[in-house]
Amino acid sequence: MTVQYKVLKPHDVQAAQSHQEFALDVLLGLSKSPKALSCKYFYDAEGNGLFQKIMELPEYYLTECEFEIFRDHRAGIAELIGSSRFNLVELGAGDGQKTRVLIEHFLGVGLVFRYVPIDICEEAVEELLQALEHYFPALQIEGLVSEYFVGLKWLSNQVRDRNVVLFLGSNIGNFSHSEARVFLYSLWNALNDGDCVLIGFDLKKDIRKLTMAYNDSQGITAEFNLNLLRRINRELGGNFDLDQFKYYSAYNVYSGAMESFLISLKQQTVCIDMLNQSFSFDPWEPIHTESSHKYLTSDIIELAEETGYEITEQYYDSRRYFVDSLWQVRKSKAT
Ligand code: AVJ
Repeated sequence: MTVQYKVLKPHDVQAAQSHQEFALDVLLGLSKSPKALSCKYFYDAEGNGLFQKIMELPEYYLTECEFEIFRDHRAGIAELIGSSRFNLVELGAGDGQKTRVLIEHFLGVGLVFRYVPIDICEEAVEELLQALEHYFPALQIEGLVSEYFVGLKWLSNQVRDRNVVLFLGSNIGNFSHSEARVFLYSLWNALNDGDCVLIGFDLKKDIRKLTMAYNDSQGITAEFNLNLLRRINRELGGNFDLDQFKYYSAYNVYSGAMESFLISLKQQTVCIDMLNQSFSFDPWEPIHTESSHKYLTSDIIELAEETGYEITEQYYDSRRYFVDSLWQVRKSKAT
């Protein structure tokens, strides 16, 4: 008998690791009370496709607002960023559609930079690299498939070039205000004095408008959430019956967030092979899937102050639904 050795390449090792992490997070999340699953697992290839559809929905105003802001203010943004060479690092780049507006302008006015898109979804990064190579053959790009944390590590090793960090589309909204504070301070730690960050915040507004954005008439957002259960079925050998869970999303005035859930429609037990475990659900028992926090301008000012940044400019859309806030890292206090 010959023994067959399977050679693990770094890529496989990473994939196996992230599969393990997913399994562990699902185990922890479904063992909690109330049950919860992390929204970062929305973004497999399927989920990423569904999120692209969400961005095109008439109800999901966030994307068009940020497009409007970039179209109207790209010249101002480019000027404030300044002309010395920099890394343009994007956390949670996704399909990079909005960023393309900025990149095109930056190249047009002769800024010299390397674009570093970072995303948790490998297919998203690959598609983005291909699209950008096609549109901007001269652009230097270095894609990274990873969570935000690894992105910060990458940044802290960049000691020579200036960094401009993009954190767009209200991605920061998935953090609570205190988590956002911790994250932005970690980002500050990874950056150098004078580096810039451009952060997209979705603002507090008419609650009907918010509610509609997360309860679209085509049911795409519901599918996007249910895909998380489908992913558990696919990757961890679960047997979730998707017809027996219903998507629910509502605004919580106290937390200032749209809070989303998948709600069990009956008493049921779900087995997950890879975890060697089953989980029982009561009728109407919720699984928390996502919180999307909304901001006041005063929250943003406070957040920047608390975490070591100076606000350079606030770019609003014409309806004041959304703001892209340009900050500069301050490390040395003038005495
Ligand atoms: C990608 C986190 C900004 O919270 O608005 C869209 C994800 N969830 N519809 C958001 C999402 C439901 C989105 N972010």
